[in-house]
Amino acid sequence: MKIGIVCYPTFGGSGVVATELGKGLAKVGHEIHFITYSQPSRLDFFSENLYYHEVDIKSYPLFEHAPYELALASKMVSVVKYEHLDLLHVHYAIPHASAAYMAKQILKDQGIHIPVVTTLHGTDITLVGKDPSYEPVVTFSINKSDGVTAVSEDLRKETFKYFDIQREIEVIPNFIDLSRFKKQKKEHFKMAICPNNEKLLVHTSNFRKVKRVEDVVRVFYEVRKEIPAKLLLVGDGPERDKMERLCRELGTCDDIRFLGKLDAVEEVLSVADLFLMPSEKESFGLAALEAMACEVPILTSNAGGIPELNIDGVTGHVCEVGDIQDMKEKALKILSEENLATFKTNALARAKEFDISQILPRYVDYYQKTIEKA
Ligand code: GMT
Repeated sequence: MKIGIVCYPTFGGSGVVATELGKGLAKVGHEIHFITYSQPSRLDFFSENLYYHEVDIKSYPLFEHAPYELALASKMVSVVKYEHLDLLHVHYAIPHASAAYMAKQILKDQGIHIPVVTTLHGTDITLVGKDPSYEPVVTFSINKSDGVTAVSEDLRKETFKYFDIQREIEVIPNFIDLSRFKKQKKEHFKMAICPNNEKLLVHTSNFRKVKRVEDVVRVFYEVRKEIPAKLLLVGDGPERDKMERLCRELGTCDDIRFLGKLDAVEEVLSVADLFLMPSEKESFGLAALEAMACEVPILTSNAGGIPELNIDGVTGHVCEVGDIQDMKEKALKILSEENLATFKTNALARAKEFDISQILPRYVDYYQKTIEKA
C-alpha cells in the first residue's frame, strides 16, 4: 500500500507512535509518505520506502497565526494526487482529521477518492478536543473519517462519552519495538549515578501539569526516607522550574538529577529499578511501556488507559491519582529484595505482548478493511 501519515513531529507520544508505525510499515514493503511541518525526530535516516513531505506554512503580516490547517490540507492534496496514495492515516484529531476531511473533499472534486483513518491519542479527546472551542469540529471530523482507532479501550469510551459519535471506533493499542527498547549493559552509568548501590527511580515526560511530576518528587522524597535511592527526571516542559524549586525546598537536590530531553532514553531505562507515572490523565502511557521493555517495573496512577497496560501486583502497582502515601508504600514493596526481580521479569513479559510485530498487522488489516469499505 501507499500510505500518507500525518502527525506532530515532536517528542510527544502520538508523533513517536506515528513515526514508528510508518517505519515498521516501510520495513515490510509499504510505501510511506510522512506529511508534517518538520522532520519527525525518529526519522533521521534513509530508507527506500520512506518519504518526507514538509508542509510549507507561508507567513503574511496580516496573519497573527499562520493558517497551518490550510497549508496541511493543500499538502495532503498534492501528495495524495502525485504520489497516488491509497490511504491517509492521521494521528491526533486536531487539526489533522479536519484537514484530512478538507483534502478529501478537494480531491473528490477532482475525481480522486482517498480513504482517511484517524487515530485518537488522548489529549485530542480528553483535554483539548472536548473544549467547546474545538468540540464541533472534532465530532464532525471523527464521524466523517472512513476509519477511526483509539489507543486504549478507555479512550474509546471517553470519546463516546464526550462526543456525539455515530460510528465504530476500533481499539488498536500502542506498541514498542523490542529490538530498540531492551535492557542494555550500562553498569558504568549506574555506578556513576548510584555509587552506593542506591535504588534508581526514573520518570520521563513532557513535564506538563497533567503528568503530576510533583507527585513523582514527593513519592521519591518519602521513599528516600526509608531506603537509599536516587531519582532521574528525563524530559522538559512547563513544570520543570517549579520542580527544581520543590527539590530545593525538600532538600533532595543531591539525589535528584534533571536530565532534560534525551533521544536515547532506553539507556537510562536500562539501569532503572522503578518507573513512576502518576499522571492525572493518560490514554495509554507509552513511556511506561518503554520502561517495561527495558525490564523496569512501573508504579502508576489509575488514570485513563494505564490499568490496561499495568497489571496491578504483577508488572508494578496501580494507585489512585494523587495518593502519595499509597504510592510510597507500593514503591517500597516493588523495590524490596524479595520482589524486585519478579516484577522486572513480569514487566518485560507484558511488554512483549505489545511488540510492534503483534500490533502492526492489526493496522494493516484495518487499512485494508477501510479501503474496501470506503
Ligand atoms: O501525553 C502527552 O502529553 C502527549 C500525548 C501526545 O499526543 O503525544 O500523549 C498521548 O498519546 C500517547 C501516544 O498514543 C499516549 O501514550 C499518551 O498516554 C497520551 N497522553 C495523554 O493521554 C495525556
